[in-house]
Amino acid sequence: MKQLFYLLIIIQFVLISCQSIKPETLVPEPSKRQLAWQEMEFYAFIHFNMNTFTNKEWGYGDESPQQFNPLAFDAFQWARNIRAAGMKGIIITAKHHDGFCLWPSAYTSHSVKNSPWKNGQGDVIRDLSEACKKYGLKLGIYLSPWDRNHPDYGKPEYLTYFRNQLRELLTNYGEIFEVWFDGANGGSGYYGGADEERRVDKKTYYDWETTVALVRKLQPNAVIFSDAGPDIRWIGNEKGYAYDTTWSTINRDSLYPGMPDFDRYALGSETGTHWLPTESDVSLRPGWYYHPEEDNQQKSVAQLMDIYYNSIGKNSALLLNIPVDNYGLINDNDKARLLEFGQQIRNDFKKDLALRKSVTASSAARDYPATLTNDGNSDSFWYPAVHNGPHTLTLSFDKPTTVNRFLVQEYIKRGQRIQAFTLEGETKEGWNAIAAGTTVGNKRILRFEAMEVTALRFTINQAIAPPLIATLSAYHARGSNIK
Ligand code: FUL
Repeated sequence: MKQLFYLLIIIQFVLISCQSIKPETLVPEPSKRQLAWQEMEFYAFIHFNMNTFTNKEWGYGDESPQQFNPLAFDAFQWARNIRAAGMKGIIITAKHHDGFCLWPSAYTSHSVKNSPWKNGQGDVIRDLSEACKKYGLKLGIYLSPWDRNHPDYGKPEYLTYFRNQLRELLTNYGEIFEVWFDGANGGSGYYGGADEERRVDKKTYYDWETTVALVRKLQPNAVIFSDAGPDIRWIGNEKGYAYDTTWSTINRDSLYPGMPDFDRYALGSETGTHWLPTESDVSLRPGWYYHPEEDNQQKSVAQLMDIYYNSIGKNSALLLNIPVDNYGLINDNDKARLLEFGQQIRNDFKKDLALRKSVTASSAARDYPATLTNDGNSDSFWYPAVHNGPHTLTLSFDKPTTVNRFLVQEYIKRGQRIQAFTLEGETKEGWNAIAAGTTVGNKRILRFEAMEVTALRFTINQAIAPPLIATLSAYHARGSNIK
């Protein structure tokens, strides 16, 4: 009788622990292409095109290809410096709103082939794809849906032209990691000499479904960006700042690129039906394009670090624009600032003080112990045995340790789950509150005044499903201790 009793207890124990072994799918999860993109985090935008030579932000479409002539053009110089700053890729404005093409498109005369640059034999996209290859960077394409040069813009024929161009760009230049569709479109323009106002219905005109299918066919691994995705969405401002609450999930079907009230959706939604993470874009200078009068107006390292913590540190990616100059080079002042910024990022995260330190959890499912959060592998994770929170993870240091950064990552392969958290530090006086917040997602980095702690306690107070933590780390950043 007694043996049977023990046997039943053992069976019950096995059943309970088996139940918690598989973190079940409860929330939207990223696709393979989105996951590959999530790992990039930090990459460059390059605005370089006709506006670089006319000193404008938006060209009208009546410019002459003769105006495009970057005398010292060197895509290798761009890639070398971008790589040195720690970025993982470059998205280039292959065609901006004015319609000029940086590659010799077969479908228009409004391109580099009719410019004096390299006697019309040049191809910016080809050179850049080679430079990216050499420096281990991925290449992305910005192709403006609005075209103020093309006579057919606003008519169905224009879509054939637009897709022909996409086909060229997505076929002839190797692997493309991101295709960037701008939401700004429709208005006055040259339009092949018509010189008029052309408004389009942003919801229906572009027939995005067909264009998305074409991108999928030609570059199945590329993510597609627009205000509304389908793979990545705009953060909703051009300051490079995500929000304290940033969900990678959203109800995608209620969005379309260029929608006027996009702001209302900027935070995403915990009940979102689709995985649609955010990208934060911002320029190193005030303008997106190069203007000589802005040669000394780069953002400071402190401002850039603030952007870093407010984008990458708040569950977003950082797309930092560098306006290449009219010689075809990254200007010296921009180059210097980029390299300083890259160095400061490396300094802030030089040493993970939490790596392989003792860590315990309020509960842990079999095979998912707390030690998987600070093993240096963000592909393994902790998962609680008891599904209802609050959950705590406590990192203990062998000796009092000064920290001012705390980094946490959810295991986003299984979605984003955390809704509310707190961080506390144990000092000589006992436990002290450090921070409280809402979302975590791919990465949340907390900045606080340097403090000497013997332990850090991360509490998940609320989650839409049992949380999965891939990484916990702590740093002592010097020289950029802005909160
Ligand atoms: C905006 C465009 O209108 C700007 O010129 C710039 O390209 C920026 C990144 O996106 O919508």
